[in-house]
Amino acid sequence: MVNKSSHVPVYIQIVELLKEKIVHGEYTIGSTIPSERELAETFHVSRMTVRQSITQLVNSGLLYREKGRGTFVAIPKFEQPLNGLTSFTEDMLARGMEPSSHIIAFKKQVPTFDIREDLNLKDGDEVFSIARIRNADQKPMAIERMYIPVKLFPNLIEKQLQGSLYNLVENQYGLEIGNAIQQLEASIVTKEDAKYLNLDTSAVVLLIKRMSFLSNGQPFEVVRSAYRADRYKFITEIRR
Ligand code: 16G
Repeated sequence: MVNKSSHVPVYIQIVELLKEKIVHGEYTIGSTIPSERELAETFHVSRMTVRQSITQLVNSGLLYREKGRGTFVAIPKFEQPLNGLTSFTEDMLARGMEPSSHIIAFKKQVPTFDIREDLNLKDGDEVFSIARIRNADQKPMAIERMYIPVKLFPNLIEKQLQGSLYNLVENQYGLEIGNAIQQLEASIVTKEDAKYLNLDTSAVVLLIKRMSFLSNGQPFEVVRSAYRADRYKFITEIRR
């Protein structure tokens, strides 16, 4: 219960009590928590204090509010390590989830200057420009816009991208994937991506640009992805 003479602010004590109920499964994922009025009565505090605690839990991603419907317990975010060069398919399978892709664009084209530079291509070399929505258990997690050199993947057809690109690279084309460089930044979702990712137009996404290289140093993909910030948390281990 709340201790009003403690040096810990009351709203923080309520944050901790609510967290415990979430972690112990007393409040289950996807279900509503009691109303502000009910919580205020339970803890013998004002509704304003309860609101402050709830806002803190919403900001930390444990709860989310829906207009007119109440406050719900959020699905825990995916914790995605940033120190291994893995594919979306591998990441989902490692979590016991079913990966799938919805291809929204697949075309052969002459790349823009930037993509040509990134992929180390010659004038006139073409790329496959591919856009895929990546799902986990049928729910959209990210959208990827990818460029890969045609000369590395001749005869590639759209259907093959329904599965794993990395699997194709390694097992179909017999190439060895070496390393990648990634950039990560936050942004407000674009109108188009909000539709694909099932997000509010004000939602935040994590934009990742990955440039990946074969072990001989040749770049084989440039991918710009938008990941749902409400579903992803990226983790790195750092050492002194
Ligand atoms: C990941 C990569 C993407 C790569 C894809 C291959 C990031 C930000 N992006 O989504 O660059 O093309 O995996 O996945 O991690 P696949 O083998 O399942 O097609």
